[in-house]
Amino acid sequence: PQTIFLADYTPPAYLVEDVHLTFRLAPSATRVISRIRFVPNPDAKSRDFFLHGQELTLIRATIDGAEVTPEITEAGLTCAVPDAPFTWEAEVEIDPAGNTALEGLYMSNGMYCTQCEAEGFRKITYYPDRPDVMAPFTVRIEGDAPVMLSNGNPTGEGRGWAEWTDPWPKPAYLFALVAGDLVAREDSFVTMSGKEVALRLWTRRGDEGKTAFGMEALKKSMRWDEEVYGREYDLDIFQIVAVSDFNMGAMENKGLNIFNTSAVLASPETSTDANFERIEAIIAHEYFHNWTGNRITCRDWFQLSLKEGLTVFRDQQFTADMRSAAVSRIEDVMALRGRQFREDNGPLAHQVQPDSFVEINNFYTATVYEKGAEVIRMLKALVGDDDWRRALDLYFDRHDGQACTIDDWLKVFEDTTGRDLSQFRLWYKQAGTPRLTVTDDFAEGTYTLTIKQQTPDTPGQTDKKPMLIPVAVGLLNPNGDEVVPTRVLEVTEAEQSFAFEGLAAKPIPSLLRGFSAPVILTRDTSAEERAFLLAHDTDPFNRWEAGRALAKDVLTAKVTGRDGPERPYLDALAALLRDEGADPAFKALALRQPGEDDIAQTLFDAGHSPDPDRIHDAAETLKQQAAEHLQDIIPRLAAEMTIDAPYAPDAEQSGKRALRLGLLDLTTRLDGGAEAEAVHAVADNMTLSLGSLGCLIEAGRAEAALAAFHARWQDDALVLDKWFTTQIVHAAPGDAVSIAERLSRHPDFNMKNPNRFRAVFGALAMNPAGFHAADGSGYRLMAEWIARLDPVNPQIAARMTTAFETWRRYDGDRKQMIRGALEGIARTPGLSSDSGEMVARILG
Ligand code: BAL
Ligand code: ZN
Repeated sequence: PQTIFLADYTPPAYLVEDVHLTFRLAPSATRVISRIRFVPNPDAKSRDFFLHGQELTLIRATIDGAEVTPEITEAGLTCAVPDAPFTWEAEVEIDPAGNTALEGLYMSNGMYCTQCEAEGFRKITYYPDRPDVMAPFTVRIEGDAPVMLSNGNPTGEGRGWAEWTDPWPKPAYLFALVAGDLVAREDSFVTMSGKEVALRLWTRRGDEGKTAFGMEALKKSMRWDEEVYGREYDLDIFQIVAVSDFNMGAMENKGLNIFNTSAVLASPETSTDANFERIEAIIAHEYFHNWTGNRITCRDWFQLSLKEGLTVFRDQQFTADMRSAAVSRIEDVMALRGRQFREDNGPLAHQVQPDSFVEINNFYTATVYEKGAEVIRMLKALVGDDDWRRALDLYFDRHDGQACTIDDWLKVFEDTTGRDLSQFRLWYKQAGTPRLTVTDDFAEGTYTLTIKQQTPDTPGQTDKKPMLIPVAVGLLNPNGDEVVPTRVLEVTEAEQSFAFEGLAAKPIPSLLRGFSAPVILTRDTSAEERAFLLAHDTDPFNRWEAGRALAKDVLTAKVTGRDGPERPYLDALAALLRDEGADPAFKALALRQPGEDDIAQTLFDAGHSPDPDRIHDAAETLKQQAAEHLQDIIPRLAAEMTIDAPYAPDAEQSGKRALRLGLLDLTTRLDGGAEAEAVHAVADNMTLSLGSLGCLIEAGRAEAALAAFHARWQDDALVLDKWFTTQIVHAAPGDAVSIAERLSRHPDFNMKNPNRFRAVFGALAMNPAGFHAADGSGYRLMAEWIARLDPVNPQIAARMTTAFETWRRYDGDRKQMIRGALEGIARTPGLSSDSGEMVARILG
């Protein structure tokens, strides 16, 4: 496989003026007829005509009506062409029914659908499949499906055909086609300039009862983008289609978003509060791409974070506005630490803007997305809200209709503010999570913070330069009043001091408020100081952070056999739960212990080889201690969390349910699951039903409940996914692998469905002590299934290899077994370049 380098970028030889496509649909032999008007690109460095194409059978090709015989390779075709504008016509045949990779045109439950990002369009027809070639498309679909959709506006239909025209020039990765027996929820939206837009949310028959929430989320997103960014929708119709077999969460195809059913379909009976929140965020995310991604797209795939980092940041802002800003920030940071820090601190660490890749699908990562969003958040903090908005206006004005680079983006900010952002740009180019070490000093009324920064070596990158890091700081006095409100310190040197003058007493610092930069910050801090901040900090993120840090101190001490601050931690937790002013959602987050993977990384950073079983035992012991310590508070607080109103997936009710389930988890340690059984028996929503089921599994009394759950939900694929997952995630470590293995033989297991595959094997990776079983059985099972999935769906197989990305943390035996498992995958005959690249990078 070939490595592609950013440094090798050259402009396309030919641009496309317009595209006409005709699809004659047939499951195993669809014909695609293309008519494309090419013009020589005046900025090109060559006149070589090359069209991408994979797994296509070329039936005929003409140039300006004259038949041609192109030279066909595995990657595409070349042909002699005129040195002037010309019309290319081609007919190809493809096999949607045989397409299990779910890239290009494929079939899902009898429905035709597409996924073209990043490079799927080349499996539909010959085309310059690169994002800097943008063109308007007209698409005619012929077939017997009752509903046939493509991008843009409908411009004609008749018996057995439909035509769609998208006037906005777009790259091929935003192309979409859907055809099948679908039903729509219909609605409309009046834009800020008074234009009415038809809205349709399409599903398979039987799922139409799960579309109301998605439609509301769409309308809220459309209004929010107008109000916050002045961005109006630009077609007569906006459509979403729910598809059962889908590699990603969703896809922002122009005017025709395609969604994984799990990311759009929702009902109180079948979806948890977390599902509702995720769905609202993904609908917003895909809608927001209409401006940040579609109207302004990427010049090449090295610029992926230009659209993804920005759009994740925008969807995070939206969620903060729709729900609780504090809670959503904490959740965002938990996700960042759980996935991106893990990636950034292992063999898969890479830049937000990589320099090279083999398979671009392997770079749709937490680093490009979530760290990319953190970079944008820092940029906004550095320039301030007013200049942020002025810069965004300039970005949309200057670059509308273009395929841009991250440099174009930063230039907009330099032009708006007059600031030199060259040091800030290192956030895109230096991989790895920066470490900040903070010390302090107080003398004669002056408090001095000294901050050192260092970014560790990552694969292929050493000797990192100091970055520009915004560190938001506030100071509290010992009675809990804030004496210095939040100030953003700009750290630019390897070591730098900041003085605060005129203080009466040594203050308590609240550092990195709101998690103002994606760094690991350490400072010698006593348990008393952490408990003080948990009680008094005015910054809600840092309040939560103080509690989490205490919990981590307790857990790491337990694992390493030291005395830990149990008592201050448990007392602080009790005080927080008694605090009637604190939000239930916040209490629920504070009650959650840091994950076992997080503790493993922390121990590794401190020079230990983490033992997954000991970490699991420590977590269980602490839960038992918390249950005993809080047993007087739990029943009263749990009763207060009862909701006497119809189910609503809003922030208030979700917060109450989250706390109720957090408390139920502790109660289960005391009553062996009796209350969980009672909650499960009467639960009328999926949040309580699934939450209590998890408690029952951990209590070892879920057999009947699991059987009943399966019987009730066997026809609902999304709920069945939860049934698979919960059994593995909550399994005792010694059972997790055998349960996963047994479930992989269950008649409802289907490796061709990405959601179902993830429901079993993604879940196994989420049970760290189970996956890392000392006998290596977890590694062998995972590797066996990755190798089995690879020829069917290389993207998902490659993604699943990340289960092994933390391997260097572990002891010699585990390392050797993981290496063996990875080498076994690497030896699989015909292994895809997707999985091959990942395994090679993980092995290093
Ligand atoms: N562009 C791929 C799916 C997403 O990030 O929205
Ligand atoms: Zn996106």
